[in-house]
Amino acid sequence: RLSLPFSVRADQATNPVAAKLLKIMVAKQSNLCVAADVTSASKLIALAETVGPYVCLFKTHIDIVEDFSAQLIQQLLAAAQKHNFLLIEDRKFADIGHTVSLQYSHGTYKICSWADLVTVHPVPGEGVITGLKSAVADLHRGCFIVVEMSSAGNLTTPSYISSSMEICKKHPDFVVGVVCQTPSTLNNPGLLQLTPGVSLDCQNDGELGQQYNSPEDVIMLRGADIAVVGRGIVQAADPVQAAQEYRTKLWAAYEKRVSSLK
Ligand code: UP6
Repeated sequence: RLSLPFSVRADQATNPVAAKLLKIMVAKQSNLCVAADVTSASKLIALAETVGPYVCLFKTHIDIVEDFSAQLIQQLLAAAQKHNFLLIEDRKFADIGHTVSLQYSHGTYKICSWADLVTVHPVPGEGVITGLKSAVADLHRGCFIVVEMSSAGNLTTPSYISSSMEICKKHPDFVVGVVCQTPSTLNNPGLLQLTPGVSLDCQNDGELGQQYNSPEDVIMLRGADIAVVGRGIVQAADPVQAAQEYRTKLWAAYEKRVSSLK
């Protein structure tokens, strides 16, 4: 996986959303996902419109938006189409299959109607995946399984990670990859490693527990295919300039990885 170009890996993807994402990454030369952790609809749309050209994935926590509306979703979908990125709702589903199928398709957010991708904690077992799948039989949708977290003191032990990878292997039609911090976790070149905890200044956020690595280190040492950057972009003095800088550095690190492992 680590030595193969994304263009080759797109042909090895086991589901259409992973293939689409890999093709977007190649077309835009971007392996940057912005974590759009803002609490108003206007800020969320402004980010999608301004950093959209530089990202392959736009990650939301839709439940932190104070003035959510159906119109916001229409605007997000329009921005995604215009700037050619996918939407990932970082819902981190973590309940029994029946409950997650309702959380995915009903309620205020109707996540499966607009998010190409979602995140899932495998802690409930395989039913969490079959539950989500049951809600979207005809849609092109997928999930990243959170097998290892970035935060200090996380409970994702090596045995939890390896059991989680077994669940991942059983659902190649729905799982597009894993959220993790360690390069050896994922071998399948058709799947993607999404890695948060990325910042240029690498200042952790103290008691809140986030732990950061540099763009170069997450790609070269930690095996990330796509890096998630939140506050490093969203809270920068100039978020557009920051997005451009992260995109350039992350893509250069990916090219360096592929050529150094050839
Ligand atoms: N995230 C992590 N660590 C994980 C999984 N997910 O930080 O292990 C998510 C957070 C946040 C983003 O929910 O949206 O990635 C990181 O934001 P930051 O760059 O501002 O720390």
